[in-house]
Amino acid sequence: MARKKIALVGAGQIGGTMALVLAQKQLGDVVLIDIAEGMPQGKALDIQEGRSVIPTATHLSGSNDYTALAGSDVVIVTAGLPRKPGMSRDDLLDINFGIIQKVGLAIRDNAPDALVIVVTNPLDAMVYAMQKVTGFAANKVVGMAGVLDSSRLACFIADELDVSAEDVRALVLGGHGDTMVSVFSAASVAGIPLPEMMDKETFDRLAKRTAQAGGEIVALLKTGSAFYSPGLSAVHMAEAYLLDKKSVLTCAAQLDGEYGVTGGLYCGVPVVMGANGVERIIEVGLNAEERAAFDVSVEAVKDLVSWVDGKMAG
Ligand code: TXD
Repeated sequence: MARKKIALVGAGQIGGTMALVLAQKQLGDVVLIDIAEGMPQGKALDIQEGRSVIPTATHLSGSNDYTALAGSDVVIVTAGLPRKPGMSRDDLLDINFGIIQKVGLAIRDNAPDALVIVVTNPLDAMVYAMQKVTGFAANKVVGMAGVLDSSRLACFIADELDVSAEDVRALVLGGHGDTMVSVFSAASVAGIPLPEMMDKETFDRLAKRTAQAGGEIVALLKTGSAFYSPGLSAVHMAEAYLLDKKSVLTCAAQLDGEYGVTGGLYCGVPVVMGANGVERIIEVGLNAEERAAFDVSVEAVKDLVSWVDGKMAG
């Protein structure tokens, strides 16, 4: 049986990180695709030359041509500009939408059977646009944000309680932006409900840091945004699909009535990720405060999506 093929459209900071992690995990052969001449080829060759050390049988290649997408089982899209200090994720909307349109048509024409994982910001709008442009079934187009945001919150909780991050589970729903919703009642430490170990005031402080975590790193790096944990998060999603793990992951998925949201909007919710992509959406119970915050977050996504609809209608 041939190895799977994973295409990374965008071979920048996150793309390069994913290529290395994918080679270490041996989930399939990797092709890096970018418009920067030579860059995807150089990053692929660099990791190729480390194969005997990793060790791995994964084959990596790089291309500046979208036809290299052919036959991909998974396509992870990071093509687009990252934020600079002072920029919001929404400030990237116009330029990254244009990129997603180009990339989406290339995926439609070259990799019709792939699961598409979108990473490019503003995430919820870009994954919505990707599904529209490709015309792929909604279960095969998903956005990466909630895995990262939930991991960030889990790690902040672990540090606060001085416990291993491996034992902390957290849930962050809604749009990938300032309005994201950290769910206190859904967090746990080795199965122990977090409210038994932490007061709400402390949790709210960590939730606020989670919502601002991306900006915190942008301010520190000054020349780009987070890339290691985003790259790891996207690979985590691809692994669940490729190995049919039925993992429960928070992803930007298309809602069609779930959580009371209709109209094909994409938003961060818990899903079951397996060989059919987004196989199920899980509706988690929210208290009045959490529900109200989720509704605010959905409205923020709706504003971005209506911009996309306008551009596509235009
Ligand atoms: O949780 C999340 N979803 C976010 C997403 C977490 C962190 C970063 N987030 C966003 O991912 C970020 O705001 C950007 O929109 C993307 C990619 O971030 P990255 O840090 O990897 O940006 P880079 O290093 O600039 O890489 C982007 C690459 C770069 O090499 C460009 O040449 C390439 O995208 N690019 C293209 N590739 C292919 N096709 C086209 N049209 C194209 N345009 C640019």
